[in-house]
Amino acid sequence: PARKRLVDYRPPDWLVPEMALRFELDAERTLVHARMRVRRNGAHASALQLDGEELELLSLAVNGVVRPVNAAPEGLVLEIDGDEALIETVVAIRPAANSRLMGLYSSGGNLCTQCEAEGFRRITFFPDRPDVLSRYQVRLEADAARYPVLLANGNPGAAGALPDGRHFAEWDDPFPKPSYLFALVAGDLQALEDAFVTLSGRTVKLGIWVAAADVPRCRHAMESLKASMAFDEQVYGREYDLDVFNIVAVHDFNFGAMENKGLNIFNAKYVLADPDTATDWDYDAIAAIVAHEYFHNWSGNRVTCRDWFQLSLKEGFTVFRDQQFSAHIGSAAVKRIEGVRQLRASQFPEDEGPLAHAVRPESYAEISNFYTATVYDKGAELIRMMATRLGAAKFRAATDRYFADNDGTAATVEDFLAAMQSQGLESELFRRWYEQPGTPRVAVQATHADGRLELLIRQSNPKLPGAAPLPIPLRFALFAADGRKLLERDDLLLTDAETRLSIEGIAEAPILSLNRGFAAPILIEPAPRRDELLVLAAHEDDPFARYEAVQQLMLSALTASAAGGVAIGHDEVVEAARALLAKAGDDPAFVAETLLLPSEALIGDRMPIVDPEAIHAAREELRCSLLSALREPLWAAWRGCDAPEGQAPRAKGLRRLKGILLSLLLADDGAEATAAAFGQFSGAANMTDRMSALTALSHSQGAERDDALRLFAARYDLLPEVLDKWFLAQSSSTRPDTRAVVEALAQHPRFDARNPNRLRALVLGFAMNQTRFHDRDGAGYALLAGHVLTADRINPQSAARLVQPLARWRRLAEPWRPLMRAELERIAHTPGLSRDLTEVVTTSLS
Ligand code: BAL
Ligand code: ZN
Repeated sequence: PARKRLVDYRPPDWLVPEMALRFELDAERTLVHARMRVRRNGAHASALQLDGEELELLSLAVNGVVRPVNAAPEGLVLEIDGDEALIETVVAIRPAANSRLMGLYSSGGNLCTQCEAEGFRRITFFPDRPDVLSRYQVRLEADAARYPVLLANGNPGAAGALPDGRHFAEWDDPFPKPSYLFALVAGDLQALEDAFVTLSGRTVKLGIWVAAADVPRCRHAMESLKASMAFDEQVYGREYDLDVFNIVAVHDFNFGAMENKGLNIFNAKYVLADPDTATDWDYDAIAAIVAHEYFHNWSGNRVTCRDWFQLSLKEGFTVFRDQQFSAHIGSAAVKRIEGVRQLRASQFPEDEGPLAHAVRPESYAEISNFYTATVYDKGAELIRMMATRLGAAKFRAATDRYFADNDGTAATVEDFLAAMQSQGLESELFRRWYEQPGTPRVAVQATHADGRLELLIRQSNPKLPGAAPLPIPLRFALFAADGRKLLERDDLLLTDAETRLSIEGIAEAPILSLNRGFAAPILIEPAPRRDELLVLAAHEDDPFARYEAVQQLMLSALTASAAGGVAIGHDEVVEAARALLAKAGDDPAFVAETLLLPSEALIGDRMPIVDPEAIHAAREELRCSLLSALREPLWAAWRGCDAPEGQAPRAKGLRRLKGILLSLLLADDGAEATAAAFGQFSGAANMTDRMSALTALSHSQGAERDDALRLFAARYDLLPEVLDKWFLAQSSSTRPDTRAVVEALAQHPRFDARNPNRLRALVLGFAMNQTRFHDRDGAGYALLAGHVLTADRINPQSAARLVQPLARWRRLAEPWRPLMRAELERIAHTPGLSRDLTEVVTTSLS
């Protein structure tokens, strides 16, 4: 397919200052009446081009003069006399038949929209690009019994009855916005209502709209929303700007949630929670995503993106803002560890593989494929580096400047960098981070003599040999062998390919602790020696660095045994784990994160060739070593993990630790641990304990596993977001029969390939299951490929995400590599693939 390129950007030929829409809503056939005032942008003679997709054009008039109806499949091209015109169109669309979940579609009997990135063109003809900002007035008409609630962007206006049992509601959004932020919802919904008084004293009416039975499960989302609104005022000086803020939860959704102006639409998974149905992880994710979407009101809506290449301008910045919020309401150290784990699990592999792209990509065929970990999570790391470099006060001044200078406009990364530069940031250097794909390596060579330490620091990027060096803030400390901290530096900015540093007054050869706090998204090579890591694990006072030392100890043991087949370094890991267990009561959340063994995927990422069987064996062996060396302390710690109910950080930390200890206790699938897990499952007073027990049992051969799964399914059969956990527990199991179980579950009456959450739980869950996905006969790959092809006919965005585990073929050992590649080729050679899937598959094969 043709690629769009950043260098080809041109401002729009025509602007649309005003847009009036009237919807005659109906699930089978909705009529959309649009009246738009258009204005020529600059001196040119170009026609007005309107995007459109799967629209049935019923009528068209320009300045009141009817024109013949002959739309091209991809849109309308209108020759216009003069510099202004009124364009009126009527189109018909089919929400119930819309399985792509882009544009207007039906979910659970309600109607809702998703327009980012290019869904608005599936609703009406329009220049569907983010730099065309319009003031919207919307009138919704629908059957009053079937759709009693009618919501759209902005503030509510008139509403009332119509003939034939229908009714209407009008909405007016005073803030000009791009079409991707348009939204409407029509449904049988009820709201949990509340209010927020802003810093200037305005009262905003808040509503979270769900099915009536779900209203009590919205309280956590509502508390999170109010906390987010207060946070954005206190930390960024950002006040909310409309009279109402509504959130709607829907069960069928391509994203986590969507920041439509004044009307956020959420995947129900990220709204609904109570202790019986949501884990602590769910509670945290809800708070983070509610905050994320709310924060977009400024970083995304008031200041939007000029074009989709700038996506990280709003996404990276907003992820950073939601990470700050999560750190503020929870434990900052634990949030940082979780954030880095997520970055390493999803972004680092992306940066190393065929789908690598810059945080600001240079080209794309299908923009939906660029809602990636690189744009979101690496993008957030870039903002974090800038914020750290400037310090809190200057960063706040710079963001104030950014919002003031760009309010009401569609901005670029350069606009953001200019605001940062106004406070002294080296913005020209930092811009390189937006342009270079690949994870930079930093190698440090230390020599010590006569009380002087010489450091030779080199940066490189294997994806881009010879690329301009990046500005890398390298926070480091030096430790003596007895654990004393000798020196700490937070201000070093590497700007060259090679940096030499000379430090006087260091009496002994020190241990280096590099990239403390994970201040830069880089890989440090080589890792310290195991004896050095033990010192750092015991004495580092930066919590991330202490966590990192234990992780490095584990990784060094795991990669050595996966490569050589012999257990190396287990003693050091046991020693570090013993020390952690002794302090479990002091900071259970930190101990939990630090005890968690690196995933099989992460171990593979640290090896030149990935042998999934050897990696699984190495990890199981280390789990067994830990269990046999620490059986009593593990049991004692597990028994000591009883936590009070509620979301207090310590209670959450205890539950997290309890789950991680339980999974270690089950390393040898012993009868005592299996019984304990079943006891935890059946006696659980909350979903976190219930789910950690079910997950631990899911790998087991014991009868308790079947009993637990049966009980869980019976209890939660009617709650789709909870039943997803049941599908995922089975698709992620390391049991040898998992592939057969996944095949059977694909025929289960509750499996529905049209529901992205369910598809993800069953099929992506299996594809991420490093133990069972990589069957030696390639049957796991074939299973995935089959689901990808089915999904592509339903929802190309889903298919393009689902296929990505197959992109990792190149680094696999024999016999897996050719088997995985063959499945990718089978997909590539299937006729009629979507643009979404074609782009991912061809890039993965190239
Ligand atoms: N803008 C798409 C969903 C999100 O990132 O908030
Ligand atoms: Zn976002």
